[in-house]
Amino acid sequence: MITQRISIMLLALVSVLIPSMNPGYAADEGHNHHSPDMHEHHAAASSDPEPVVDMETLPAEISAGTPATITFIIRDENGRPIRDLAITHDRIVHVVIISEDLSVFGHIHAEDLGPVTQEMRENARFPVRYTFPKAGKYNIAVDFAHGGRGYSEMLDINVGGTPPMGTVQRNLSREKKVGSYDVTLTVTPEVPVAGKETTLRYTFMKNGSPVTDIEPYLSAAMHLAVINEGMQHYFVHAHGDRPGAMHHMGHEGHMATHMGHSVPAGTKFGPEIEANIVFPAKGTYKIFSEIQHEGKVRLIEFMVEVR
Ligand SMILES: [Cu+2]
Repeated sequence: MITQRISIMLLALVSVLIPSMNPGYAADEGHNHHSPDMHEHHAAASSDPEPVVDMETLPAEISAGTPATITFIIRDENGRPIRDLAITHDRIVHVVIISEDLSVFGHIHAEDLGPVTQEMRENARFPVRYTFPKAGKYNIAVDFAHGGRGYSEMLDINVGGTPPMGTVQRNLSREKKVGSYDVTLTVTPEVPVAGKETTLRYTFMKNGSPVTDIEPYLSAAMHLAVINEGMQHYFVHAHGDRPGAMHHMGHEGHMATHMGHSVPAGTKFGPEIEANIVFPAKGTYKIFSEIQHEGKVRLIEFMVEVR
């Protein structure tokens, strides 16, 4: 969309995030377990009914530092399990966990525990395991695709015990050291404007040399999760690509492309990776990005002010 240079494959949220597509988006401040705020927006953009995601946790009360199993159950509007979820980016369901203080990030999948079984598919019940490191509130985004569309449903969870979360630590630096990597973020425009497209360009250096052999991670050059301070309901799961690799299309094409777009194993990226984001409202955002290099997933964190 809009520029030639960038590839971004938003999951379901893209139509929500473009005001011109969905002028009412800003009015919705709600956020709860069973009717994630994004639902109504989709309903407005499409006549398809929305899936409903519920979760069960074990133990029922989760404590910091204690491993927990969270099972997500994905049902249609009549309460029936949705049996024919599509695999997107190599996984049946993507779960992204972010703490309210924006210090904790998790990106996990049912496949982390073993192959997805027939039973999981039939009941549309997908367990993941996670150890929440701090007590407090976490946002959980559950991304999946069904019937040719992608969905991103939000839930939240409260974790007890100790230590408690702190407050959000602001760091607007555009250069970060991540292990032996130096990562620079170039944001265009420099101060992003809500509702308008923003280009994020990451440049990766290691020991002073450009990194040119970044590997696909879950069939993308980069996975990004974007959330605002306050963690209301702004959340995007996006993908980066090499500059110039943009697949040009309108909004309707996004999900189709997302579903079909998997970079071949063996593709190499770097030192620059770009993504386009449309920030939905003004505020401070944290952008969690993941790449894979030398067989390991690296997490890069930046914060951006949006006006
Ligand atoms: Cu994932």
